[in-house]
Amino acid sequence: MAGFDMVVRGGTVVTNSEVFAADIGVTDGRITAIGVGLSGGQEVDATGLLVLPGGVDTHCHIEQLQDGGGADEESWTTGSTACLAGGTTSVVTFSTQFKGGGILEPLAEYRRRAASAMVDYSFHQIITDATDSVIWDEIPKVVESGVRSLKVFLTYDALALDDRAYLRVLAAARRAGALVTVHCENHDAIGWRTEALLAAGHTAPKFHAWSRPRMIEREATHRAIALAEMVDQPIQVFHVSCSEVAEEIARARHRGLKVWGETCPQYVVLTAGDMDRPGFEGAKFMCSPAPRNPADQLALWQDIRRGTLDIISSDHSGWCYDGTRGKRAHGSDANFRDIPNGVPGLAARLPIIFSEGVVGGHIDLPHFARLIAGNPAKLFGLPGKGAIAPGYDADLVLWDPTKKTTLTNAHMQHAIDYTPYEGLEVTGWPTTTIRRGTVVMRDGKVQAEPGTGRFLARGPYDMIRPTGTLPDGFDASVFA
Ligand code: DUC
Ligand code: ZN
Ligand code: ZN
Repeated sequence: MAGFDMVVRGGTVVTNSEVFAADIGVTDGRITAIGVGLSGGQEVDATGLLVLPGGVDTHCHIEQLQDGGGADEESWTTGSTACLAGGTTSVVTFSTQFKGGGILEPLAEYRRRAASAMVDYSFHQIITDATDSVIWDEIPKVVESGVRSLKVFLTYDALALDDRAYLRVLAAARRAGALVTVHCENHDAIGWRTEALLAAGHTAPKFHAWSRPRMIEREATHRAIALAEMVDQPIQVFHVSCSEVAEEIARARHRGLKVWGETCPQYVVLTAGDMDRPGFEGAKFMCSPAPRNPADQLALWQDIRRGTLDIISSDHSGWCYDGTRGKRAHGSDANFRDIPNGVPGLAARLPIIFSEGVVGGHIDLPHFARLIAGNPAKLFGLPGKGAIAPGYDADLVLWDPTKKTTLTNAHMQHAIDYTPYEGLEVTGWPTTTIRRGTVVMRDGKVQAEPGTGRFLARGPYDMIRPTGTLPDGFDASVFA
């Protein structure tokens, strides 16, 4: 056999379906052999370690442009460092539209900024303003350029689409052959409850959870699915926080719809109680949907086991605690409406899900691989990603399954000045990350060059093709 550039030797390989002892041969950045007794090139010793597929994080916010100017504090350099430190080698992040603007220009700016990435990447195109030119002219061009997923929000003042606009985006996605991802919360209900809470003097961070109880997430999920069913457009529901929302997805799948759901580490380890920590500390745990309670965490694992929730992403959305744009930008007595939403979690994702999921007895090793790599790569059509198999990119993580770590912000290697997981004990830790056949992290030290990440152009693929079932057989998306 021709010589390998690298052989990962002596590890226990975890694929999306199996666990077995083998060496992995790598040539030109790709896996070219899996077997025993391989040798040649750079030898990476994996004795006593698991060899996992590199993590694929299909929902994270990196260097996202802000409406008032500037960008997220998490830059491509710091964000990539955090990813590689935590065993993630590919991401799908966001290009956003500002109301009144188009999507081609911002996407070009996002592509330019991502030129310093050290992980492989793609984008979801956020649509906040469904104008005729965006719907009929720009979305087809964006999708054709390899950005094959759109993101819509059903809440947030600056981002929300009403039902009519959401339908227009679903129809545009159907015509272009893209997946639609949806943030499901009822905007008007949140607005009404927030007004009432503030009028009652309930302003502390914990009231963030009170402003958006579970039924408003369930209602929006139900509506998002029903409208997608009417258009016959596949969707993924982002960041499912609890089982009654997952039930909506399970019901849709039972009807044969192409509806998928993801959840995130914050929903299996944080609770609404964390937002009630003393002083202003609760702000560190504020994200939307809000974390729920311990019983919900257990129920989510059941939904994960059943496959209703088949992707675990980070929804990394980094706001520093201190600083001029962070959680405390409006002071330590700011009301919850003025505190930015989101928690950081690029590096914490794999260790938390391994520890809680595999060590905690909820899932087996191949299921872990599918949740953090295989399923996201498949659903988002990422070429060559998410599997340990000949022909796939040699994105690998060497994993010590018994190493115990108490998480601190220093482990996260992100730009954010805190982690909501401070003090959480995890078992299992990445010791080496390999991206396309290059060692890019060893023992916590990231050693990649900015600009070595690649844009992942996503072409058409079967999984997100409409089912062909339309009410009355009428395809409204041809006309509107
Ligand atoms: N919720 C989102 O929808 N996006 C980023 C952060 C958050 O909490
Ligand atoms: Zn969201
Ligand atoms: Zn998000």
